Amino acid sequence: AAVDPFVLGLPKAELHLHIEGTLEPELKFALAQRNGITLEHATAEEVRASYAFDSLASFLTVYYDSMKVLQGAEDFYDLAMAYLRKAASQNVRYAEIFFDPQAHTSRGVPFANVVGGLRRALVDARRELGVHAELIMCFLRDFTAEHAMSTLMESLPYKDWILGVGLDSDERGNPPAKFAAVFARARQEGYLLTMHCDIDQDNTHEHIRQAMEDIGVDRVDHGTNALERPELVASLKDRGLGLTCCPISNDWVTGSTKVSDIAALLDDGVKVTLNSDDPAYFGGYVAENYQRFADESGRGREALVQLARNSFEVSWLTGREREHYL
Ligand code: ES4
Ligand code: ZN
Repeated sequence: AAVDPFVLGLPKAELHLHIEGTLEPELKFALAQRNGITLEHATAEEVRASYAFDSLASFLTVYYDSMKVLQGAEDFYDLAMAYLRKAASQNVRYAEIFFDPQAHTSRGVPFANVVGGLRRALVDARRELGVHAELIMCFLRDFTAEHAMSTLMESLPYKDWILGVGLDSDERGNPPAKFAAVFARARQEGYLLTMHCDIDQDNTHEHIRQAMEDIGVDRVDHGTNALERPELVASLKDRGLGLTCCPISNDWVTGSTKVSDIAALLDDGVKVTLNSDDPAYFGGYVAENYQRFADESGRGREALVQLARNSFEVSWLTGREREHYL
């Protein structure tokens, strides 16, 4: 479906974007060639045709397998520059970008390659494209809390390049509480905190509650299921916490974009935002997610402007740059 020029032109912040989830098949082939890797598919079209996810777990298997082409700092640089060019073309002015260091260090790729390559792209993009972006380091929740803690320690020399920490990957049996000590230490080190509470996962309401009340997160990623518990909606509003919603991702993972739930949260005064999550896999960048919201909710420009305003308001921008957008 075509994106309305109004949607494209709206100044936006993107707050829920996994940089590894922006690996388009064409770049995957280019990086495979650079690194001497043979892929199981012959063409980009074949790769796209193989994408058929019906759960978080089925998506994550493909997502992690694809990362084998990411090795040198240059690969991470090219990955991030490609995303930032696309973001600039959709008038994304500011992005907070997730990365998954453990998905790379566990394959023998040095932490320095990952953060060094990404950081250099962010610096160049700000100068060349006028897009400001920052990094959020995510821990893989299906790894141990000890592994997360040692990754946190490994990140400390790069603290000036990392705005906050998040929690992603397979949520089943991996509640926020498992990482209480890691997140407490991260806060002490000056990091801001967010966590995925993915759509329709087991114990999702308890996970949202733990993230807010026990961990004290500064934002919740997804978290749309809060709508089903009035006390969670009240708590989100009391704390002024934003939700980073991802309609097209939701559709792949659960069979519904949850647009009506997102609209209901918006009407209720919760600071919801729209984002793309893993656009190369789910087939839509942030503008396509706004368009999908508009098409399915029937809401007009006023709602889209509110969503875009929310994206700057619940961003971790500070000072004059923040004031500029509000
Ligand atoms: C993710 Cl959709 C989603 N959920 C959890 N972890 C993730 N990592 C990348 N995309
Ligand atoms: Zn995500």
